[in-house]
Amino acid sequence: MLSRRDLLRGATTLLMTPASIRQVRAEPPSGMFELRASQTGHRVGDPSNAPSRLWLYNAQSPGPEIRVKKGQRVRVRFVNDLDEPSSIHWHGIRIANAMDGVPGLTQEPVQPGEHFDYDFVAPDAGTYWYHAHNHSWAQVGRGLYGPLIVEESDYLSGIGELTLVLDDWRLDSAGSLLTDFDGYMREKQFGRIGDTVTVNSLPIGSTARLPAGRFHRIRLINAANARIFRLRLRNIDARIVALDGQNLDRPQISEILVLAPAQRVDLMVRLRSGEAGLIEDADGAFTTDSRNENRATLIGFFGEDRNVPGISGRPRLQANPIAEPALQGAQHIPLVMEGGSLSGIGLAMYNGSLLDTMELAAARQVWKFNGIANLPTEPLFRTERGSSVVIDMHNRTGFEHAMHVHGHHFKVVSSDGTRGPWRDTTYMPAQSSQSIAFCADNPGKWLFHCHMLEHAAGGMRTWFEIV
Ligand SMILES: [Cu+2]
Repeated sequence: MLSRRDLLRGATTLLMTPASIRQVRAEPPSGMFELRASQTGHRVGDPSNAPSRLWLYNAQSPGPEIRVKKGQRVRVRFVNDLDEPSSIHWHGIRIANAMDGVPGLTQEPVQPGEHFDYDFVAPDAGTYWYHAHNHSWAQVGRGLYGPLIVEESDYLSGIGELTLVLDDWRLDSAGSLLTDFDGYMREKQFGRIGDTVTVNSLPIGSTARLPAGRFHRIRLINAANARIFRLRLRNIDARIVALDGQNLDRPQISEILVLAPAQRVDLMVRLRSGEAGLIEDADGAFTTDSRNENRATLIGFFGEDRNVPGISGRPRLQANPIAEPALQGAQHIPLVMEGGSLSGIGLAMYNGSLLDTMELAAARQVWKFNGIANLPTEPLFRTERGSSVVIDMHNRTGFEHAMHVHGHHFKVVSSDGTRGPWRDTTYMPAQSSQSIAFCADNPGKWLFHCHMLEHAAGGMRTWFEIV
């Protein structure tokens, strides 16, 4: 067993409690919660770092945690105090289309000085997040995101809660954010990987003291533009209880957690008194980053004797009611993903014209879906409400991707009909194929894209329509 000294040795210890990110309850139905985006001076990671010019909601990094009950109405006034248009996407919520926050598809972008009122019902309990959806690679990259937690209606008050938002940042030698988001073509291919990993904007290696003997639901959210977090649990009695917001029918035990961009993993954790455990970097990716100073611990946990009431039995979480897709007779949609520096994009349609590699490069397009770079005028498919759809994705690139469907959760299905858990974002290894199935039961125009935000900007976006 790790001793507390082992756990804390070599790390800048910063006590992290559930209060380290402010939890704000949006009070429906009468209350309108305000999210105001503005440029804000904020120190990222180590407190000795020079202030960064972040773009934040309500001057907080991450943005305020919005908590509502399942089935409640959420009303948020988004005020744009930035110098450029923006919008908010409510990631993973099976939302009414007009509230999905995608400029050019579901709403007009909100201009500087203007506001937009989001008003929707959160149908499913779980861990979600909100983020900017215009110029996303820069706006999310500069900090425009926050957690959205939908509590079970019969929520057990005896469970502790800790939301951990993971991100990475590229800092200069003084520790201030480099804002060259539009600078490099290279990033459209590789994605912007930061050199400094943070948890709730604090340095990695921090420790959370949790009351011993009490179950805690730890909600991990990957808010990074392009980094895939591969994490290992050490010395923690933890079960995976939810993925991408959806509670699992059966909790899973796994030492390794993989969070592609935008994915969430919920753990149920209980520590004994004096017990120390941690979540560490599983593949050495943090330690290759100069600014992380060989710290491999994402976050440590320490079980502390505190007289906090808990529940005795292992909590059981109810699954949300999502319509199962029917695989027999489902409409199959092929999606061929190509591009990137290893194989090249070749010729592609872009904004209605067939362009060659050089012309595409000038337009900063390096990826294509079915021969089309970025949003086509016609949808990938159009289908009737209630039909079952299988998208057969073929990643013919030398890169990993994280494919996200708006407005729906889906299951990865294998050729023998085996179905994975509900997800809204799926990790795809390089040169791999994967089929996802869902019931198209939410009418409207929905984006379908890679959530490596530079990949999306560089061509990996399409859309579909449910009529
Ligand atoms: Cu991608």
